[in-house]
Amino acid sequence: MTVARGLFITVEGGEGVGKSTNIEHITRVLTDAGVALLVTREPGGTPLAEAIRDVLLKVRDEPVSDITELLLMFAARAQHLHTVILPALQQGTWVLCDRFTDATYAYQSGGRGVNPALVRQLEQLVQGDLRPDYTVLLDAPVEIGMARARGRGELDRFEREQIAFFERVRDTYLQLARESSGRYRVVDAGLELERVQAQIDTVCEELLSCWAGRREHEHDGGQGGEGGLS
Ligand code: Z5A
Repeated sequence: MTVARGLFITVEGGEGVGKSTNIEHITRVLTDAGVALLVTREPGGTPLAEAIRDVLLKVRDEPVSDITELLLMFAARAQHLHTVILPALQQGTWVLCDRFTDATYAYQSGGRGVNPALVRQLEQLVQGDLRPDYTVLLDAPVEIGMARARGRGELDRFEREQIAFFERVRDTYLQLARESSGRYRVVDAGLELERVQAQIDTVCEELLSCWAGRREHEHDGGQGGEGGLS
């Protein structure tokens, strides 16, 4: 019997919207339900990609060109994808990733102004046809996310950006969600945590029922190798 490819789930959103907090919650719900899950993040997820993350986040006097930043994001992604994400998905493990290429559209293209066609070219080069099956967008007004994040001390190179930058990031995410409404689930993350997690629970139920449907299909002799939510 062919093992169905694991689901590839990404969690996206602006600064301080609660990705780490809610990824812990999603992890608990899915693993309690028996899903084999790998939790990872971008930029990062392997020793080399984490080293690139440190380079990207470090505050430095030398200005970082937009193209340098873009290429470093995709260099980290290539390493992460080929050594961690793809092998896990191929074994049937689900992958839950804190940010992925939609963050590049939101930050490098929306935030910095890099031409999205360039992001698309690199996406195709690095990922081929692989795209997330499912993306949870935690959306909150920028002021709320910034206030939450800024309670944590020292700011990294991205966190030092102005509010207008984060507004562009948020607008780009919302536009991506409209364009890819089949894979996106938008969660109102500006609410108190319990109410955010109630919305996340609904998303997890949908994921688990998709999983149950795929397993049934496998037992009925289907190949189940495609991923996706159809
Ligand atoms: N980046 C990029 O530019 N291009 C790319 O392609 C990729 C990334 C992949 C690092 O990402 C930077 O990389 C990021 C974009 C860039 N920079 N920024 N900004 P990151 O994901 O590691 O960094 P981040 O966005 O700053 O995430 P974060 O700091 O870890 O925040 P978070 O995970 O979304 O939030 P949190 O830690 O779960 O919550 C923040 C605080 O709020 C914490 O004290 C919580 O207890 C609290 N919280 C959470 N939810 C609530 C609710 N509902 N109510 C009240 N308080 C809450």
